[in-house]
Amino acid sequence: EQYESLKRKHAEYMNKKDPDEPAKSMEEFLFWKTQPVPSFDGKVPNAEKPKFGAIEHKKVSEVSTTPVNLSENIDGFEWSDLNINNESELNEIHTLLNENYIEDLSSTMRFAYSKEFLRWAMSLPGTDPSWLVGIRVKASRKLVAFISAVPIQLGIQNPGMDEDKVDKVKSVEINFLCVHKKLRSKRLAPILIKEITRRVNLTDIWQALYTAGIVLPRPISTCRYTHRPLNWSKLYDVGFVDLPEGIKESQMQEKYHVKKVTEKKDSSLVPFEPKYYDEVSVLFKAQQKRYKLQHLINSKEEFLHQFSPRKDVLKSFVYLNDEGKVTDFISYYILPFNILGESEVDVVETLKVAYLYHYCSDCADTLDNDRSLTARLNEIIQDMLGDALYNEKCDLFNCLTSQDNNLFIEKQNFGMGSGFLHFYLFNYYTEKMNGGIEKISKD
Ligand code: MYA
Repeated sequence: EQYESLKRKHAEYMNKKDPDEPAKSMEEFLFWKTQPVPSFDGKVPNAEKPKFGAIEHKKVSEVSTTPVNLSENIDGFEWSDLNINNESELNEIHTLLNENYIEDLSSTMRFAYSKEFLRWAMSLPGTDPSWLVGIRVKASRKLVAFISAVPIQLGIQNPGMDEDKVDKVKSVEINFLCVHKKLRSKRLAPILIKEITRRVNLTDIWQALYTAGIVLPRPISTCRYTHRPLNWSKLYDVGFVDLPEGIKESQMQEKYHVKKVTEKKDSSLVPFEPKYYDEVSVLFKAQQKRYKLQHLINSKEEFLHQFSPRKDVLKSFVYLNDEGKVTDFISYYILPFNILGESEVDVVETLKVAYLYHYCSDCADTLDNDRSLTARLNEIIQDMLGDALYNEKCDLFNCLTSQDNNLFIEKQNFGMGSGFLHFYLFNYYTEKMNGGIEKISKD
């Protein structure tokens, strides 16, 4: 019932029937209907019955070595490779994204990535220098569009597979697709996507993972954003949360009170360091086995890049028991958003937002262990709320309904947001996976 009412509420908000409902028919997706992705009825191009795995098979020798023609769509623009470790190019990407990247539906809030965050997200070991792709105005050299890829190895559990087996798929993750506001609706996005596909294919990689707030053909999973106010008064002042009728502000502040991180009797909470890698990576692999879409981390270098603490970007911790053994690992990243004023360029206020990232626990190795995993997750999430508020001065803590998050979302006072995040695979067919939204109704 609760799930149904949430779905209805969101549908009213979006003026649609269902969060999974596309805005148009498959035929109208003029670009996406030409790509190796399933249509909404689950059919794939050129096959009677879809088989799990790659949709189309090509060889590197068949991939064009010349960039996609830009001038067919717009004149006076050129391709440009960007280097995230070059300070001035990082500044250009930062400016483009901070002025043109993802906003909420009413254009009152926009993500405000820090430069350190962007550098972290786009310098994963193994990232090919050709995978940060920009479009510039030829005359002024102004950067007006961008797309990026980083390597990722996925483990996908297709129906019928043994529970401990996955299809290991060498892939990229596509992110930061952005077109300057003044150049929207000129079909630059499909050009950027075709060009990054070409560049990635040239390195013999044929699959990609990506997420979007909009429905495209076709999500493998849909998760919902949930929000846990930390600084309720500030969120109320900027209009992010409402005061329910008949309730006093002080009651809301009390409801969202966060406990300070306290010393524990039988364990200690310490920042993650490389010396814990061996133990954490074992727990991480076991935790991932609980999921149908797994993030397989193959090297220490990659793990340390993803999970070592970085000031103002990423916090990560381990819990050690009496004997100094790692029992849990948890991480969150910090991604502020700007509240925009009338003109869209003035920033009225910045909210500091923590997003739950990966975690793993030594009680996650079997599926029957939900009860103890529930208790453990509730404890460690509470500590993260405390750390985010008191040590990082965050205003809000966000998480998706993915992973095992439904084990703590309600208990820790996370409220359902209006946004959904859809997950997609490029050139890979598998069945739809539960993004955790359904689980809310059962709790
Ligand atoms: S998701 C974040 C996306 N960025 C934003 O939301 C920032 C603000 N918005 C913008 O900058 C623009 O509105 C964008 C569209 C750039 C989004 N993903 O150029 P157009 C399709 C995929 O005229 P514009 C992220 O970064 C749309 O359905 N496709 O439109 C992951 C239409 O196609 P069709 C999208 O508004 C990105 C066509 O583009 C998206 O000027 C993953 C219209 O093009 C979207 N978010 O620009 C990309 N939005 O005719 C896919 C619109 O079919 C990667 N469209 O309806 C695929 C894997 C590639 C690598 C493969 C390697 C093997």
